Amino acid sequence: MTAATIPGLDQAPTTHERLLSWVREVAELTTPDQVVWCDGSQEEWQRLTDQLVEAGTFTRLEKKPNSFWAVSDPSDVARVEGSTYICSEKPEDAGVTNNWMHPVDMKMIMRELYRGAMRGRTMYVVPFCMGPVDAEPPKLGVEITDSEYVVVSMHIMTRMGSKVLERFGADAEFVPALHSVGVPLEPGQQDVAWPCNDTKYITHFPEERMIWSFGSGYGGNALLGKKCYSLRIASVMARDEGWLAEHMLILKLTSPEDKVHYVAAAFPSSCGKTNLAMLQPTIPGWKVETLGDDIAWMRFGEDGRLYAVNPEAGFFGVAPGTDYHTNPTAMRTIEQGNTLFTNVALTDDNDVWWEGMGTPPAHLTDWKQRDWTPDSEEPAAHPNSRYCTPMSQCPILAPEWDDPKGVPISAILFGGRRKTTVPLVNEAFDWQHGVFMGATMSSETTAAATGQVGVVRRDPMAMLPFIGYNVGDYLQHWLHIGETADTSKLPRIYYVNWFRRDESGKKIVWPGFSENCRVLKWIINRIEGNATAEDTAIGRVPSADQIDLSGLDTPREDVETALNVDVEEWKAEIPLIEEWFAKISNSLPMPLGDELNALKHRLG
Ligand code: SAT
Ligand code: MN
Repeated sequence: MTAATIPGLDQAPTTHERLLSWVREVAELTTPDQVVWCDGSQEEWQRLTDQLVEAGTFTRLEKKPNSFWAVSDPSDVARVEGSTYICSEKPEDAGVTNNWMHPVDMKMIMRELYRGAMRGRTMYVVPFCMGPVDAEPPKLGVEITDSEYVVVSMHIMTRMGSKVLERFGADAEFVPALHSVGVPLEPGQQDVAWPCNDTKYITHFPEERMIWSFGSGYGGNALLGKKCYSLRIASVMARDEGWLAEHMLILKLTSPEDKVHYVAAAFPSSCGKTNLAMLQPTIPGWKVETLGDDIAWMRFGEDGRLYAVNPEAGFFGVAPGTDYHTNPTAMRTIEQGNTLFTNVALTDDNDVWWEGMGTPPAHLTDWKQRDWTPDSEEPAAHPNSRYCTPMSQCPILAPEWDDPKGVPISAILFGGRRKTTVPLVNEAFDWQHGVFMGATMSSETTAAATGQVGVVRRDPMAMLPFIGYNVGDYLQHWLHIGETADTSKLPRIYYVNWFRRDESGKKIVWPGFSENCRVLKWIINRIEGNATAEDTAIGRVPSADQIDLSGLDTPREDVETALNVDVEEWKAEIPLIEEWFAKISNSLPMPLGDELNALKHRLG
């Protein structure tokens, strides 16, 4: 079939030349049965979800309106960092923390993979916008995909469809993002419920601001507006244009005196960003509202402060561990319906269940579609199983969440998952020291990426898998932001760790979850000049009596353990930081080496 005869190709609701020629070029290469231009309508959602039910990909849930259960191929459950590439012209522009291949070589490989890859399928053209549609300029993208699952997920996670296409006009810039599950169908061949290919590539062409993804249907690999655009490509845009694209939640905190502060916080995947973003304070008079749970774009406003916008429109949250105790807000968001669940367990009455929801029912269908009982050895839900739900349903959504101006950030938190060494909270001496904290932060790995879980790795600003260029240049960019700004207006930087354990290594000493509001309160009081801290070798750390512990039943010794700065533990950390810096030595900015020397000196 020639491109001219592919049904739908010529029904483009746009005159945008570059978009039209790109869509035609992809259709010629991938040879789908038809092309559909997505409008983002309710009718489109209805049609595609019906089709997914029909295909066996979705099971309609009985207890939550307009909601669906899906299970993936057992091999396609997480981001594939080993197959994720930054294809800059020069390898040094990707740096040692990224896989690199020359764009020409990568395109040669991928063109062969894409050739005929959409045969027997529909090619969807999804115009989307990351961040508010009325931003000037809007951050536009178009995802071409052959996956209905991806289209309906994009309905939730992004602003998309006709209202976005209007903003393309005749020549607006956009990021082309091509996705195929990589499973062409022969005539008459029955599709599987979750098509995917053993060969996977998640590739980025930063100079061209372009994304090509092949072989996976999983969120972070396939919903290309998310990590691929809003972090890897946007971090390159941000470097060039003087802003920051970060792996951060955004929350609004109102004190009993009605003072408002906005906080952005970076944690690696599956370390509690969503829980913190939706926290329900346990101390009277404090209020938290949510603006985002995963990504923050931060730019300087006219007043010299850093303003954050969340580019997304939905939450793609880790299900296990989420329940009415740990995150009632997330539960109240998803119970309203309009939610996709992937790789959780299904109850006999067609509701969802996952570990952490309390006593399991006597029988479930697990994420591998096997019968499951409480005696089963494996968890019923995959540890990286997800809910995908509209932000607009969040009962504590801050009204300004869609404001193109963004919200002024008072504090930036960096956090990891560490059993030892890192205290509950630690304030940076200044911006440069804060960048050092971010640059050296570390975390035990989680199920959000394939590979071993629980291994300590350095994860600068929780961006290790998401920096679209050389990590050293990225850290330099952070330092540069501090050099160009009015320092009195910059957010203060804090390093937090909710996961520290006692000496036995068994018990997590800080209760975490909602009780983290006590740490936020101390941070806000610091910013307001109403709390003290002690200067330690690693930063400014409160003693237990500087944290509001009223009504908390955690033993005081545990809080002290959580806050303890153990010089010997930190001395043992130094070689690990040195090893990390040695790895990036060619591009490590000098001031960070100076910070390391200063830390060594302070430790004695
Ligand atoms: O799949 S995602 O990359 O979107 C989730 C995550 O790992 O943070
Ligand atoms: Mn994330």
